[in-house]
Amino acid sequence: MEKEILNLIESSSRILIITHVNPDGDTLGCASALKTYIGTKADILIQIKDNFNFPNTYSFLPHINNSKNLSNLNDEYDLIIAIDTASKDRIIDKAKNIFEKCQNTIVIDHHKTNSGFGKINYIKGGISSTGEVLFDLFEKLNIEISPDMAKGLYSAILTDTGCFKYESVTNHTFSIASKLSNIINTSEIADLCYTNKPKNLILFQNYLVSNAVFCLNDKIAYTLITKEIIEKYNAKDEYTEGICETLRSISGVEIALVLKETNNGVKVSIRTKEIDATIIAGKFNGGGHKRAAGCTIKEKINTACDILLKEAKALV
Ligand SMILES: [Mn+2]
Repeated sequence: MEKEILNLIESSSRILIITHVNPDGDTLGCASALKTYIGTKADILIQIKDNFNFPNTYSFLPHINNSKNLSNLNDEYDLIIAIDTASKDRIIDKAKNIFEKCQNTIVIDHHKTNSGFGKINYIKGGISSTGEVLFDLFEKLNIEISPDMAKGLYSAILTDTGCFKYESVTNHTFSIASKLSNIINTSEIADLCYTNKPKNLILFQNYLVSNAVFCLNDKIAYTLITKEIIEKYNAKDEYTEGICETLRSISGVEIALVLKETNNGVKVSIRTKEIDATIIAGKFNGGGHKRAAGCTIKEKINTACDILLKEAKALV
């Protein structure tokens, strides 16, 4: 299949690389590496939805600043590659139409739930990151990794593994990181990824952590993100990422909850240690993974908090 992908890339004259909606370091890093490899005949598409801001953190990645967006995209592509995109729903609006009409499509991904929506599906479910999948693909094809490609691949792996912390990290992941460290300065990349955050993001997150409520001997920790607070800090959607994880990281906390007021109900993030987070999310038609799940409750934030806490308390 690797050869088939290479042949398709070589025989196509206009290629679009699609990153998933509201992109993260994995999808952007991979898109950057792939575009660097393919060259001028490839464009990158970045899709932004709702109150999400393009994560400027990643503008150091080669070619990312010259990406297409949903408003200046045309449909002249004969090959589309969706990268780190778990399902077709992660491609929106005009881009979805273009994807569906395109004669050749490739999906490169690592999500276990990806059922394969491309003509060619290069999906390695359970691998740490699409960065790792893409590195292996390049290696199998004997494609030399340039420093610019290594920047993207390393950023993708670093950010999607939570700096090599998650269970999906294997000795193979480390061996790739080791190879990349021969090509680029890894601590420089880590600095670019992690020490370049907007001031408001840190102030907003600190407020939410400082105002967290603890109950049942600290077994449950939760914090409420009201519209008022969002406005006060001019917080973008992505600013809430990581708060639930911070609460979960506190010793003794078994269930961490973040409730966020939106126009479509209260969005809930659930992070747990031993308890199955999907049990709580499932009560409200949500889902996710054992330690990280989410749901939406169509109530006022205080009511949502009460009913959510009732379910959480029943499990500890
Ligand atoms: Mn990913």
